[in-house]
Amino acid sequence: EFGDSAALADLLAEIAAAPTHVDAAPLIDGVAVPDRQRDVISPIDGAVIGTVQEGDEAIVTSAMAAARAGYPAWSATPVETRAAALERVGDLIEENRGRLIALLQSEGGKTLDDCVSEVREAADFCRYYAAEARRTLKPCMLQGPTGESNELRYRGRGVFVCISPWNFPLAIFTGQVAAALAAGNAVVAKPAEQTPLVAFEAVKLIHAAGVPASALHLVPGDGKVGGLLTADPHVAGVAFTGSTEVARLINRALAAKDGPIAALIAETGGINAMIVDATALPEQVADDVITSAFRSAGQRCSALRLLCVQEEIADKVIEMVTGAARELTLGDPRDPATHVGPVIDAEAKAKLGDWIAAMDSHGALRFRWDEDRALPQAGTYVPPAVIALDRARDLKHEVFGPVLHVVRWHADELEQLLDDVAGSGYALTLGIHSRIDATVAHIATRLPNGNVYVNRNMIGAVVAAQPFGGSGLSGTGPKAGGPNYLHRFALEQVVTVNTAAAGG
Ligand code: TXE
Repeated sequence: EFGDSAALADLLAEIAAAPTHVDAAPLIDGVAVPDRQRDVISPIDGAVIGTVQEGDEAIVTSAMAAARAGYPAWSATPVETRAAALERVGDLIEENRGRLIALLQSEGGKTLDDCVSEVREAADFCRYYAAEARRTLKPCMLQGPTGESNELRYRGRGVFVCISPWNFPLAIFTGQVAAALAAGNAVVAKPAEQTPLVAFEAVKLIHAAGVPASALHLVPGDGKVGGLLTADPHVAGVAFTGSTEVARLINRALAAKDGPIAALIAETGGINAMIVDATALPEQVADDVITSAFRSAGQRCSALRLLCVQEEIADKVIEMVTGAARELTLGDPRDPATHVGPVIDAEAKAKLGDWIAAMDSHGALRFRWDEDRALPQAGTYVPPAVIALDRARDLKHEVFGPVLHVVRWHADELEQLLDDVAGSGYALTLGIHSRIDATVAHIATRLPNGNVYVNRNMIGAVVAAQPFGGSGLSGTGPKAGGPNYLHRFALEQVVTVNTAAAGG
């Protein structure tokens, strides 16, 4: 990420100068509302890094009312003005990168590389949706019979609820909010309970950039608060990123509520496989596997969970992967040399620990990063692990952490393997390593995964260049950061005028 050490030194100085404590609260019309307060704990070392006041039923009701009141003015604001405000948000995010990175590290436990790309992604989302709004949400005249004119116009849907996860607490939070605002909606945003502080800072920047406080409201809280928001009869749409289970709960809440039939845009998890045939280059595969499975401590929805390697090169690839995994540096993510930081909280650590222990008791554990090496005592660290499975279909749920599963396959088993991979019902990312073009084409056509990475790692959701998202149990589409995303946030209106009657 860094061309020279002076640039790195500058960035580290900005991070060091950032405040180390933040007190977050609901922001309704820009005003902090006192409510139940709790401490926010860092996954790095268990330190208290701030406080958050979480919402309840009364706060949810007033946030929704404030958003309804703010909607008409923001919706009537010309798309050019809305886009200009979002572009300023992009600038402010970059200007405040030290402060944001410090929080992404202390609150999210993220490494410096991950934080730098997350800040860039958040700014890119704002600028891209601003440009797309300008380009595609302008009114346009449609072809039609003579004697009438037909104009297609776009407007917001009303109040959009944005619910985001902790793993990209700045980029996903800001991306959802920016898209909803660009399309002319008023927004009530609920960040993940693990990461309210960075969301609080982001909302303040969005307001400072010129988005009226009446158009964007923040309600921190847990799933219960999310449930209250999605059951509100006035919700016109929900943008959700998180687990498949919660997407289903939201779908049910929206179906059961009164009021408008609400749109749901859901981006959820995956059991992401990489299929490696005997023609692949083992060195490159090992490199890409390490990045795809262990970067961000495996806490990316795109991360590799299931390496499927053809028998002929399996021993070599697995040996190289475990050798490289042994060399990873685990520890405090604020140290630029760290590869793998902590997982998000004690619950995640316990869940991953239980899974690894269960696999170990079945004799399936092939590699565990050596815990005796200087692992921080406090903090929620999970050493990387590699687990062998007999069949791809043996992995039935998303294991969200630095855990790689491996299956081996014979040449005559490829079709069965593809059936097993598709059979999970998830269809998010897919890796393919092969030097045979026909094999690559066959696999990519046979499986419906939303993002397919060929002969490279599976990290990458680049705004505009690699729009991101899956189908089936992995989400509804359209892809975030892509050209079809904004329209899901907008209503269409066609105005047909009898021009003959008007004398025109
Ligand atoms: O999810 P949760 P997490 C996925 C990733 C993994 C998950 C991790 O694959 O599955 O996200 O995030 C709120 N009604 N992706 O553990 O628990 C909750 O408070 C309404 C996919 O945070 O589902 C939080 O704000 N809301 C991805 C949010 O839902 C509720 C990119 C998510 O929480 C709720 C990143 C309820 N009943 C992560 N219960 C992609 N595909 O792009 C909880 N919440």
